[in-house]
Amino acid sequence: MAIKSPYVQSVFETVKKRNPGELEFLQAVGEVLESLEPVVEKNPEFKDAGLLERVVEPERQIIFRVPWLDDSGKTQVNRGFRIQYNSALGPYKGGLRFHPSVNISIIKFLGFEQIFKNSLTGLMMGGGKGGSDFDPKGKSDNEVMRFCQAFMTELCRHIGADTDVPAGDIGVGGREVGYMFGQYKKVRNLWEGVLTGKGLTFGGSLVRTEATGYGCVYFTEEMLKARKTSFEGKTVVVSGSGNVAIYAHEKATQLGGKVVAMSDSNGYIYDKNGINLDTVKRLKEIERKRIKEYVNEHKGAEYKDGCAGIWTVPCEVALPSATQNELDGKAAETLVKNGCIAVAEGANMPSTPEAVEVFLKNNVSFGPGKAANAGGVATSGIEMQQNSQRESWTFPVVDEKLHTIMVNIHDAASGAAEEYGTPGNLVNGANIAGFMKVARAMMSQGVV
Ligand code: NDP
Ligand code: 2IT
Repeated sequence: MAIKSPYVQSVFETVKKRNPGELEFLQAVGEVLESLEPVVEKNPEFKDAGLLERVVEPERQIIFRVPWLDDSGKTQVNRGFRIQYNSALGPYKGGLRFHPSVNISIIKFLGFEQIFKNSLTGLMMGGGKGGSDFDPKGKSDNEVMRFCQAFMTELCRHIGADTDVPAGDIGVGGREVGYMFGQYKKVRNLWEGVLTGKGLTFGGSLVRTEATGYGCVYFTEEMLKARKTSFEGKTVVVSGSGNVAIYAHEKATQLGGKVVAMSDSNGYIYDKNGINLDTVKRLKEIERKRIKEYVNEHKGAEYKDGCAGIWTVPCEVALPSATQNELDGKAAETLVKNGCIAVAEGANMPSTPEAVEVFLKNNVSFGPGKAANAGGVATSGIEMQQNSQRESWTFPVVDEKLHTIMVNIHDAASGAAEEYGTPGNLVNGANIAGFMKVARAMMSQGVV
């Protein structure tokens, strides 16, 4: 990474000093600051207003104890987080992640990215993120419910439909959102659109389940169009097998692609005939089993231990949709060597900085997460609109809005990349386009 401007470098040095050892957070901030150098040069008033200094510092950080009783009656204690990062554009908005790896660095990197992602959607949403180091794997339904209730008992005093609206992320899907909504309603005595990704019987939006994966593929379709090609006949690799991965597979297949590999944190499956999505949906969404089980039902398919090996599978389109830093420089080189022409991040920051450099240098169309996976939060914004109006819109209506938003994000990112002298670099483009709207709002709102 190379930040050249002494002023931008000094902002980054302060962030490093204030947040020692928070590697993921520093990685995310470093990348954005690097992209913003030409913006600060063009707009000296941002420097005078201390805008960068303010945008890198969360407005509020909440860390709390989450005590709960497991099925044997033993007390368990987890740590809960909510980072309310930036409210210039609207109520804080962003998911909750339940995974044993969760710590302050991960939640802050996600919250920081969320500011610019939400801005790119064009909807009125600030940026935030939260979660816990609770591991839902292997827990009974009742344990998950008791944990969600304990988590929300504290969180509910900090959020609200016009304050902060959480949603899902890794380890948090419809089941968890339902339990948390129930507890919020009970404690606060308020029936309001305080979470998104809700069930369809209590204010959820059609398409929200599919939105991140579908949106990522709509974004990729735009990148392919810019290269005068399409998904038709392309071999696709999608890492992960959770919410984002499953619906990225579904849409890529609908558009004529063939998804040959998927993974979980233990390993990956390869099926040269194209992975059967019904089997994956049943295994992961209903039975909550490991991806390995797939090969018991599909004889031509292979399973290999170790999730990083998925990037050795030759493909033209890669959609990393599992977790941060899952695709490193070496994996990127392998993808390029095998003929990959487009990579779009369904996950948040799945490519390391070295991997991104390899893609950009080798003319691979690269869609960074804050642009390519913005369809999830965009549809959350559409869920909030429906909740405010006490309405529910049909699947095609919401899907069309999502599609339009993804096309607009692609155009905004590619326009900004061009305007600021790095045509085709959607990393710079997304960071700049996302930042400009937040910056203008912050300039108008004074020093707050
Ligand atoms: P899920 O919990 O539904 O699925 C996560 C998937 O990633 C699982 O297959 C999981 O495997 C795998 N995974 C998790 N941690 C690791 C790891 N350390 N190494 C390898 N694989 C891992 O989460 P989502 O699909 O919702 O989220 C996936 C990514 O997409 C995340 O980066 C998330 O932040 C991002 N995202 C999600 C959005 C949403 O709306 N849900 C919106 C935008 C981005 P295993 O079962 O073994 O843990
Ligand atoms: O990373 C993300 O954008 C999400 N997990 C979705 C956030 C949301 O509020 O829908």
